[in-house]
Amino acid sequence: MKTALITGITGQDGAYLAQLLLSKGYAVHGLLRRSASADVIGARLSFLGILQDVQMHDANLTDITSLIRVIEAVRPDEVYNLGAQSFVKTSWQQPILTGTVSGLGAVNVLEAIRIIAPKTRFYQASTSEMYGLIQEPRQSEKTPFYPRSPYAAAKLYAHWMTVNYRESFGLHASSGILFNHESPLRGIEFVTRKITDGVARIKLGLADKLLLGNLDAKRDWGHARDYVEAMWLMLQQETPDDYVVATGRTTSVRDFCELAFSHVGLKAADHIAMDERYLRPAEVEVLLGNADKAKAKLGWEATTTLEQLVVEMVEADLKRLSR
Ligand code: NDP
Ligand code: GDR
Repeated sequence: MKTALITGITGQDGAYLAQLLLSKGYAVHGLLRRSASADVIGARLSFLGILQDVQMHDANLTDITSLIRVIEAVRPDEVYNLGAQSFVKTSWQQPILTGTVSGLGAVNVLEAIRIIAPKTRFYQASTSEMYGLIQEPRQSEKTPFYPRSPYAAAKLYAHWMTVNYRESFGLHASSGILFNHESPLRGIEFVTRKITDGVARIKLGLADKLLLGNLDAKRDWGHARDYVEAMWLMLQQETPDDYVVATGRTTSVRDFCELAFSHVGLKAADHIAMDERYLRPAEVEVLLGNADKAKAKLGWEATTTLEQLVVEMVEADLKRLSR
């Protein structure tokens, strides 16, 4: 039986990855950072019905001693580093925390592995945000990076440190450069979930308006359930490497709204409005991924369409709010 350790197991991707690994027979362990509101921590794992099937360890990415303790205790075959301060807008308010958790945190994990268990395979959650001000219309592993936020700069540091530990110490360390991926478990502050939650509230008569920022921003949106499969595939390869994971289709926030409102028979234009509070100091206007390498080498392709994703998210929010 293989053993996996997931940092960020309580987040969106951590929950779906834990579910996938359990289905493959893994013993699944995760980091749990202590919170005064302990009752809400396992909400996503509970949603998937797997909270009791994973083993949690008290640790924090910013405290390498806690990581050393956990890796010594668990002796994982695979470590997936998904933990991060992952909300781009917050990274301007908390740039140092974001750098510490999302940048240095990855190096803490790499160091703990290098010192204790250098045969452990490592996955780093890199991001399309590293392309920022895009240098090519379709971004692949060869496209130069141009980060546009403290979050993206922190992630780029972690990305290059992963490459560096692979090349310097021979660690089996891979990065997935994942484009935006969503699901009913997406945090409510991210735009897709904010929209599907807003649509459900308006449909149920609980709200009338949905205030958003830049409606013209375009993203390559996929389903988190599909994307965690790509993470696992990367660690099953003999040679570690970096891969773009994306759908190859880009859609504006405005068009995402159209899809979500039309699913419940409403018109987006009647309900959405722009609010400057949701604009960012620097914007990533458009992202579009080229995942040809993942298809050729991992045999991975996105399977959920945007239309299916939107329907699943709106339906889940209607169900949640109707309870
Ligand atoms: P979430 O924000 O849903 O989850 C983040 C996780 O990190 C949570 O489990 C959170 O724990 C944990 N965490 C935060 N700070 C710390 C810390 N100091 N120590 C330990 N754990 C911590 O993110 P997603 O699931 O959406 O994303 C997973 C990863 O992939 C992130 O690294 C993200 O930056 C990256 N990514 C995400 C993409 C996406 O579209 N979703 C695209 C590309 C990359 P807690 O529950 O306690 O808050
Ligand atoms: P992003 O996701 O920044 O791409 O990062 P988010 O959903 O926050 O924003 C996407 C785009 O929508 C625009 N937007 C709004 N965004 C939010 N959150 N709220 C609004 O009201 C709103 N209105 C318009 C944004 O300006 C932006 O252009 C996500 C995170 O999961 C990162 O951790 C991950 O690395 C990247 O995806 C890939």
